[in-house]
Amino acid sequence: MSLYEKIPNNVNLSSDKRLLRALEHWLPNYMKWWYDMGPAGFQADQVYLRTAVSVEPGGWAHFDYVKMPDYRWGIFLAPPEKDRIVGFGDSYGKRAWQEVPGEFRNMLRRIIVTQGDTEPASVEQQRLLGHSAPSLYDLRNLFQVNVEEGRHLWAMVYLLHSHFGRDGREETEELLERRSGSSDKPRILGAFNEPIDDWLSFFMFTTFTDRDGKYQLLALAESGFDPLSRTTRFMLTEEAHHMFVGESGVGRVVQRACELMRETKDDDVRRHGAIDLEAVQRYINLWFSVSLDLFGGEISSNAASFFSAGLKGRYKEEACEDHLALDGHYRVWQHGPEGWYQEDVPLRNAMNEVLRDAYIADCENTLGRWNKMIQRYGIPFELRLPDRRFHRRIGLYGSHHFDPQGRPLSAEQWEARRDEFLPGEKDLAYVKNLMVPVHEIGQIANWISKPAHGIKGLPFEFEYVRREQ
Ligand code: BYC
Ligand code: FE
Ligand code: FE
Repeated sequence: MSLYEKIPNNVNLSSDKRLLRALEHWLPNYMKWWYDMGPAGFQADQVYLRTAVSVEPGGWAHFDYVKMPDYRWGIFLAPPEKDRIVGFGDSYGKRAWQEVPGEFRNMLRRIIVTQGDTEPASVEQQRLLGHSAPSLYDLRNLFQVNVEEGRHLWAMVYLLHSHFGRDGREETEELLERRSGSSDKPRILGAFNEPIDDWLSFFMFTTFTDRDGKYQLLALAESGFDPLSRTTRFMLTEEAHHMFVGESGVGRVVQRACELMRETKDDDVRRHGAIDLEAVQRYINLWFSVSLDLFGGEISSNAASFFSAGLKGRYKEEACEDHLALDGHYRVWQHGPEGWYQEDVPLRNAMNEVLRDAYIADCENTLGRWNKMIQRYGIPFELRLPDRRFHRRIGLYGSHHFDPQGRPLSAEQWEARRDEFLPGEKDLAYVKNLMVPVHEIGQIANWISKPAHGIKGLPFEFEYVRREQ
């Protein structure tokens, strides 16, 4: 383990001079991007951060104060599995690849670039949030997520530099050139161009969009290309915290609303400066639907090719009975002149939908936990996931309109009722208005509850970010 090198790593970087030089050349470009597009302000502050220092399950993380630009963005691969095989697709049972198989080179590069692109995109989307953090604890969590998404970019850049030669190198430059929300050089996937201007959006993003990350990474962790599998397996250990930040963040918003409703005996919590559960529901509708789009179309020849090639598997592929998926079918909706009807498609072409199913089930559990809290306060309100057809832009449902229950709407009906379903101008303005910074130790904004615990056994009243003013 070379932790004290310029680029901490467990891939024996110092023995590969060519790769080391390539990455050392990329490092200043990355830093320039971090200063330009990473968190605005706070770069001179001491932040109590977790840094990955090894891949040992018990002790992989080190907690200490660090200035964000001094964060040790390292390259870590999960330990190799002995005699690993390709676990699915046409090469099922062959030895896993340590080098890129020539015939799959373009496909694999595309998967890695798509994954890599999301990481800096999310940092760009969140760059202004520090200025309105509800507490130092939340400020620290934001920066923790940001530096780790930066490290995830490093993880993909390592694969591009070490396995894709010159075009890989060009891709690593472009990863620093695209910009979230830009009209001429946008990020690749839809949700990563959506603005995240308030903390409720941030918590929704880390709940729903980072969870898409979890499922995409789980599918890539199955890859027959072993370096990709090992990189993504380690990324998943960091991902758990991102989803914790999201789920507990929304949970604390919900809790605050419930608390105030009980305390004031007034159902209109906006009068008391909290976020109403109806608005929380509209934010869920937005972020769940844009995250569903990230799984791609229901019927996808790309997904079939990724699976056949052994590059991108299913969630828990090992638990699947048949790793070839040649005979199976999957039932999807189709739309024809007669309206909607169901059709069986070959399973390999439905892999995006299979992964989306696992994701939706996971999201249901999260909503269940939020609803339990609402019940504990005895408030008759239930948060719900919208139907998977609702507000989609990609795939079969993308060219039609549906309400959150999945009932078809005409374009006029959709327009008329849009603000009933999704955060409208009024919601956004109200929530934005609540976003005032609370940067004093132990203090918290009025619209959100304190967390049940601090970080790493520390109290909430800890100075998670030491401001240098
Ligand atoms: N927006 O065959 P189709 C994360 C394109 S998140 C815009 O249906 P396919 C993270 C598609 O490229 C995880 N365009 O889908 C979370 C294709 O274009 P071409 C990210 C889209 O190819 C939070 C066309 O539509 N990882 O880590 O199966 C913070 C038809 O596509 C979208 C990955 O995504 C969209 N939403 O694509 C930080 C894993 N969806 O070929 C990080 C890598 C589809 O017609 N990516 N298109 O030009 C993949 O495995 C696949 O490319 C996709 C699905 C999952 C994106
Ligand atoms: Fe990530
Ligand atoms: Fe993440």
